[in-house]
This record gives sequence, structure tokens and C-alpha cells, in this order.
Amino acid sequence: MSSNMERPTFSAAIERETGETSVRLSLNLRGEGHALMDFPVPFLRHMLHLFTVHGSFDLTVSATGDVDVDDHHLVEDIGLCLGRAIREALGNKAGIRRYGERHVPMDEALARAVIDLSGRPAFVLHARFTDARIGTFPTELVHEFFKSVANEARMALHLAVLYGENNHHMAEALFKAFGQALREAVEVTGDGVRSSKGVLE
Ligand SMILES: [Mn+2]
Repeated sequence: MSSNMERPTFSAAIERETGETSVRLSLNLRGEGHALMDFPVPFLRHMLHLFTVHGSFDLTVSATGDVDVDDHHLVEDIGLCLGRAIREALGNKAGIRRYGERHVPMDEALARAVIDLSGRPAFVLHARFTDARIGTFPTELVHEFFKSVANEARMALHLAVLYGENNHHMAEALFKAFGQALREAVEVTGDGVRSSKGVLE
């Protein structure tokens, strides 16, 4: 039996090293909102801090990468490691709610996150960002980041910015909504696996 079929431990540590990036990440889904972010993409540090606080997780990310090329590889690989950590932390998903959803406003922006920890990767983001960059951060990487998370966590992740004016606010609302929806989805509600098939791989 592989380790990912064990009962949920709600925490995981991931190390991943490639020619492009090196990422060490630890996640506790039953945390208290403690974030420790050490990597050279300031906007993503800010967003993951919000995710951690608003989901009441604990998250540590220490990473380096080829950001002299651009932020793409490092953002994608941190997303990948976060997704992998979520999947490992949940094991066979026994007892968890499985579904989570939240609408979260950030001033004039409103975002929605809907999650199914289904065991199958699916990702949809509806958002009309109006600037190519948020600070120094390429706005298109919001999509890349969450896609990596959804793929590796094997969750269905449906994200939308329903409306908003300020691109920083729109992204911030998304990360907060994702954190709160995930916290709901990983709540313990019973003992068995919530699937008519009996498994959620
Ligand atoms: Mn902010």
C-alpha cells in the first residue's frame, strides 16, 4: 500500500530540486496561520502569507530559482510543491468534507473559490486582470501557480474574480478565498471516505 493511501496526517514536507529551482516546503493543514516565506518573489510571498493566515494553516517555503530568467519557473514549482504537500497531507482523505467553497471580497474586488478534493486534477480560472504586472509580478503567473497546485493536489479547483478594479486586490481575494475554501474542504466531518466509489485517490 503506498503512503498516499494512509489516513490523513494533515501535514507534509516536500523537497524538490531541478536544474531550474530548488524548493523546500512544509505544510500543516491544522495550523494557526504561521507563514515563513524565504524566496525571491515578493508578491507571491505576500499572497502565500495571506493564504496561510486565512486558511489557518502553517506554511514554510524556502526556495531559490532562476529568477534572473523570470519568475515563471519558481512560481510554478512552488505551486507544484504546495499541491504535492496538500495531496500527501490528506492521504486517503478518510473523514474529510472533500468540498469547500468561499466568496471573499477585498475592498471592491470579489473572488470565489470552489474545491473538490476529488483525486482528479481540473482547473478553471475566470479573471479579467487589466495589468500585465502586479508590482514586478507577471499577472499571468496567478494562473500558472494555481494550475500547478490543482494538478499536483489532484483537486478540482474553480476560481473566479467576479469583479474588481485593482489587480492587487483581485489576486489577494483569490488567494484568501482559496485558503478558506481549502480549510473547509479538509475539515473532518466523519470517518469514512466521502465517495460512492469508496475511494478518493
Ligand atoms: Mn496586499
